[in-house]
Amino acid sequence: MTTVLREAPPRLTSAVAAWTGVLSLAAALGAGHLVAAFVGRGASPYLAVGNAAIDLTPSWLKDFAVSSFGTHDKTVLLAGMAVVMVALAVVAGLISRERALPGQVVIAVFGVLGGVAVYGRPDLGQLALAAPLASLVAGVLVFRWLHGAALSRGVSDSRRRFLATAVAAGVAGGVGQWLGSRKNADASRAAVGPLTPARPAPPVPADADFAKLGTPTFITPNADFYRIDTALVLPQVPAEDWTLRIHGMVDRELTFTYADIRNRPLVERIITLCCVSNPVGGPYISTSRFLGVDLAELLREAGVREGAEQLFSTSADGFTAGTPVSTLLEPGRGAMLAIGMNGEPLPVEHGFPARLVVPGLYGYVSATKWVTDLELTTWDAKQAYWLQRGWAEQGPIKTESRIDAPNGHVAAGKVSVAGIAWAQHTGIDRVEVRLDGGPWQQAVLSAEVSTDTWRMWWAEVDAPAGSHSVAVRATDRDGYTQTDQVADVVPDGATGWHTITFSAR
Ligand SMILES: Nc1nc2c(c(=O)[nH]1)N[C@H]1C(S)=C(S)[C@@H](COP(=O)(O)O)O[C@H]1N2
Ligand SMILES: [Mo]
Repeated sequence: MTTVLREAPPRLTSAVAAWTGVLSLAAALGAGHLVAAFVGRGASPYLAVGNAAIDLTPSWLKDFAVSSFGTHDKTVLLAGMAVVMVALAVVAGLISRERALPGQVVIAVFGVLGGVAVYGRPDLGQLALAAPLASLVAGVLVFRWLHGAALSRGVSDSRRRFLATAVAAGVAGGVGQWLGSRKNADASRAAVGPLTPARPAPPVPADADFAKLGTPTFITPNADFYRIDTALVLPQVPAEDWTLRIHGMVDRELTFTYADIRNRPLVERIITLCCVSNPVGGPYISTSRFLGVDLAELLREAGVREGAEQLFSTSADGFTAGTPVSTLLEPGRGAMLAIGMNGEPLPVEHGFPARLVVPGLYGYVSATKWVTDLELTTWDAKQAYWLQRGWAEQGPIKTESRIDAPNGHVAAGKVSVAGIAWAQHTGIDRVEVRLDGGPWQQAVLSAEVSTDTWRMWWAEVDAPAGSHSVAVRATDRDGYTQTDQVADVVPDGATGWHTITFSAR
């Protein structure tokens, strides 16, 4: 009888196996990020997967993300992805304590997913696939290399490789970040120089806001203007490279360069923009002086054909919006192709070099940033980004109001209540507040700048010591008074009375 004595195969300790996975992931991401600096920043697998996640996110989850994290939703997404990736990398390591293959397969699957995400980006060409490919190759090879050293070489040799990988991944990622950020549109924006309106907006009167009582300032500084978009990496479109094509159901196709637009007589309009995702009492509303050209004029130059129902606008990053042509061509609607905001070229995050703004319509159906293409078409022919995700085809802004003050504790007695109300393109007729469900009491309105902007209001209520609630409702110039029926933001904007509580002592 012979006994075969089998030696246990060599195995990595759990810690070493986990580190093998994590460092290979770092190498993969670093390599992809570096290559992406040359072939398109959004091709960095980490960001491309994030962008794909944004586009694939079901509406309810997106609403939850926006309502829980607001404008930080993207930071939360990236952080969440990092946690998931590290966890999977640890697993890839742990299942490879004897052989490198299982971990290599996990990393390769990662790489392929990154490739699929990049392939799906409307703003990236085939060359961009080089970034996820670099990640895949780097990840698989580094995994094998670290695994081999840890299994059969000495501890110090193996440590040296782990350290070298960490440093190389960090350097590649850092250099990629640096190279990529040099390719931004800041220089182009800085070179635009002054944009002068042929028709400036009238100055804003001093009594257009009650900022001293806690309302926002009438004009929102650019840095405070709310920002909502699907872009994980801001589109960087130099003005020199930008063109806008108008085509589809038109008599003649037109293409404009930035110079074509800026050399036209520019008009300035003060408009309050609002997001359909703004919950009752929410922050996604701001006002700016937009500078640009009249959109209806451009469309008339192209000659809108009979039967065109929808202006389908596309941005440099593939976002799309559909706007009713009838609204755009309405006399006095004032829709704009904007290139300036509060006396500056559009900030990059608000659409540099050019965007659309349509008074009275929510941003998702009208306010395409980084806009490059306008197609006249029908509703049946094309569905815009949010329409595909269950939001309404038509997005007129609903008449609403918000309480900004008081905020917290106040002294008992006469308490000043103040806030904003809006009914873009219709105008606010009156605002009423009521304390603790009592009688409605009319608020004082600020000077009206135009019907396309918000209106501030202020009222005084008698509040004895104790805790109280205040509700607000606005009535617009069409005679519509805000309903108390609470509606969610999906599919076409929230309704309900904003109510706050405060305590007086
Ligand atoms: N390219 C692009 N444009 C876009 C969006 C977007 O996701 N991508 N979001 C729209 C939405 S939903 C709104 S409310 C406005 C917000 O514009 P702001 O970020 O300048 O406030 O932009 C619109 N234009
Ligand atoms: Mo929006």
